[in-house]
Amino acid sequence: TDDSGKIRLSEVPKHNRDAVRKWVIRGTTVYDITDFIEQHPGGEVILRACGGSIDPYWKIFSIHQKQEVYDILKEFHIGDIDDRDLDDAGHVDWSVLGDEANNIIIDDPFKHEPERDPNLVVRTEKPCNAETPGSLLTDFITPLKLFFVRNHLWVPQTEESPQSITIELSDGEEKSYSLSDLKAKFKEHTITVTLQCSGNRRSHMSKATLGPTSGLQWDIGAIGTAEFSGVKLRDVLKDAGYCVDEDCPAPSQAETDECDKHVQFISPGDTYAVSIPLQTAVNPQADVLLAWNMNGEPINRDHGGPIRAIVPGTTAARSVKWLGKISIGCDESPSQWQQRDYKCFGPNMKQTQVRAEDWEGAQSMQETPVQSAITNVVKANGNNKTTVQGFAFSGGGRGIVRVDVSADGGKTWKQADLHRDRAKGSRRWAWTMWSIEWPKDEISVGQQTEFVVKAVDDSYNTQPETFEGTWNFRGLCANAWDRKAVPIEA
Ligand code: MTE
Ligand code: MO
Repeated sequence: TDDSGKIRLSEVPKHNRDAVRKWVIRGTTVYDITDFIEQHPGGEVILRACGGSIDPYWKIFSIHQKQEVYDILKEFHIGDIDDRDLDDAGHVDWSVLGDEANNIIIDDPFKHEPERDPNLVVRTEKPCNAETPGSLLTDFITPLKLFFVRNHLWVPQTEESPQSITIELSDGEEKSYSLSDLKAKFKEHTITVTLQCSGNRRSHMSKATLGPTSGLQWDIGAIGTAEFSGVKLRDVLKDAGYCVDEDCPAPSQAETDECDKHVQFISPGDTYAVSIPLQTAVNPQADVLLAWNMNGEPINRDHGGPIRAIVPGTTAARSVKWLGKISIGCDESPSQWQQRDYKCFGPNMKQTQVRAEDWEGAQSMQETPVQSAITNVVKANGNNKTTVQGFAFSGGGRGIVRVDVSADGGKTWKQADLHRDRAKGSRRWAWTMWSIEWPKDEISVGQQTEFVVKAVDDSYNTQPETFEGTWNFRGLCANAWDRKAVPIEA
């Protein structure tokens, strides 16, 4: 940089992924992103762009093209490309660097995405984030092709996905298991689990008076239920040398008590990593699985095959797909997804007010609060009844004990029928489907007859009436009463 804040283009390639200070150009502006790399939600992929322009990458990773991201980048601004290196149109003139730099070929990691059902409602294409239309969430077990997809990055090709799991204990000791090792060595369990994205119903929270929240604007469909088969993580940890029983030798227990607090789940290349409390992982009643089957089929690429973690009753962000490594240690995962995502602040807090120590002090989401939603209102025909249907779910293995439904915006209530099902597991990890039939003459008539639902779990937790009190800028834990206005004629 000279005094004018102008940077010669020839300086930029020197600041590539191998340099101490790493630069990128966006348009004609230069940024030193060295100090940002660790916080980058996509992990180390960002290194590919260092020493050149970020623009061709953002054409592929189009989720970057929003104000929030531009604002982050702004903090790292160090100058602009010297006018002598711009063409007549004012764009960076790469030809000054010679042919080589001119020909950046970017391998589009999204070109191998799996095919998806056209019924899914796509929120972003690359990466694929797509939800089930609420009206199709009527079955207790969600059909595989309709199961919501939440990907932070591209879907790895089958041969890129880890084919075995490596367990690292806190003393650094490692042991690996192939899929056939897991199948041969340990007892197989099948558990019925509802996975709900932390941001499910975020678009509803965004309508609160406090205004929009940031993240994918899901409706009610970032949730689904499947039967997962695999082995209990606990059994594998035990085999790998971690003592999970009461009869652990005293010295090792004393040593480990100090530090063994969290279990980290890591996808290859740190493309995704989070952690759960160790006590959840080793609790035989918590049913944490290393799973390879989903609804009786090998877990497909979109849903994290060949092996994924399943953490029942916990926000789905902890059920790591394409799982390759598990490590036990003192600390939660240092990743962006554990430290900077999936944490709620008070309704007064704006994203810009949150300091590093606030993030550190905030609790990361694990078990999730009680939730319910209306999937369908099937209107009365002639003298028929109107049927209202939906789902209700609570985290932590808490079952649903009651679902209250209103046909007048929440003034008067009736109890829905809770459907019987065949959920498997040590505790209640699955949602409960419900429905209620309303005689025509008991429904208030109007252009906007408002049906409302709220559920109660077995700890008597219930949902807040509105989103005002639990509003948070990331739009997490959106679980206020669900409302659906439908015109009902007299
Ligand atoms: N695991 C990896 N490796 N990469 C991811 O992007 N997304 C997480 C979790 N596991 C994710 C992941 C999030 S936020 C959710 S909600 C669930 O996977 C979604 O699982 P699904 O796509 O099978 O519905
Ligand atoms: Mo999620």
